[in-house]
Amino acid sequence: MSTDTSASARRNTTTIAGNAIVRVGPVNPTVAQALSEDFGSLVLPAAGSERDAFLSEHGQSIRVAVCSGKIGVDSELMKALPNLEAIINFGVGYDATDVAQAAERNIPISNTPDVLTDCVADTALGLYLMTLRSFGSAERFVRNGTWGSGENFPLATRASGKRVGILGLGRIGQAIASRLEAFGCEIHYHNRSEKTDTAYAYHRSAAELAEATDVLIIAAAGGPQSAHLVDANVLSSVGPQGFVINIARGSVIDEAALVNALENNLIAGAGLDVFAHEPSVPQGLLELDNVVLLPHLGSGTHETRADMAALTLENLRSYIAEGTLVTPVS
Ligand code: 8YV
Repeated sequence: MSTDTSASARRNTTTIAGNAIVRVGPVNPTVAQALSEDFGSLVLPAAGSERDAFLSEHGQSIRVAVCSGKIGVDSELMKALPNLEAIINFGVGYDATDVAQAAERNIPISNTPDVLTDCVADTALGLYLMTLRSFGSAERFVRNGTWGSGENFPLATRASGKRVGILGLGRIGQAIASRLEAFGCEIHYHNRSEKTDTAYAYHRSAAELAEATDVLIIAAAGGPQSAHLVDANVLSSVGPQGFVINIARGSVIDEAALVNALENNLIAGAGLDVFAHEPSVPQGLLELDNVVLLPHLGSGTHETRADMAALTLENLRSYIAEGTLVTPVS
């Protein structure tokens, strides 16, 4: 007799009822409404005694968790859900989830790739232009009356024709690169492995990439494998004339080293849509004018969020109906 005890071998084939689905943290309103009205799913209370009571009542029967990329299913929560079978993540990034534990327990995760690629790449381009051309501080200059008082705005840096290094040439990195080609930029990249299907110049490390380019754009996935990939050493390779743009995850940069580099003009400037401890932004960054700060809005358009919500719900329906996810992470 077979003694296969893996999660897939044990997978429960009975229908998944609403009380076997849990929403973890706030999610997109369309997803939240469908979860409650169409599926009758449970909602995990915020950490504390209410959550503890909820988990002792429902922890054993929960089979599917639906979360956002911001909150995820962390190590402790996953341990409290011993019969969890699938994690449905709204967002392309799923680094807030304990991926190692999910892999160990053979729990598949789905995310929402492709549908947000254009909007996130557009955000990178917006930050790129704002940062090099100082459009953020230029706008403040008009609004606060300085221009009206007769002063001229200082000259900025040309954005066209630069050598740009993309850290992480995945779907979003490639969409950023093709947009920058239209600006006459020369594209370089660093990835865990060299790509065979691109003519862009490959560099073996983030520091080498930074050394060879004028602007470093971070598009690498978050998680333990990329934590602080851009550290003080890489920032010193970016150099006093160089810029850093981050639309990926705050964890990819050593934020304290970045603040220090900006405060001391070790780099020329930065454009950031993501931070290490969102929504908190280091006071040092708020006080600087050579940095553009956005509130993690990369995918934040009506159209893209609607597509992300539809894909999230498609994954949930597919798992309930067939036990498979439409867009599982690799
Ligand atoms: C999402 C993001 O909106 O998809 C991602 O990884 O960073 C954002 O664009 C956010 O994660 C939703 O939770």
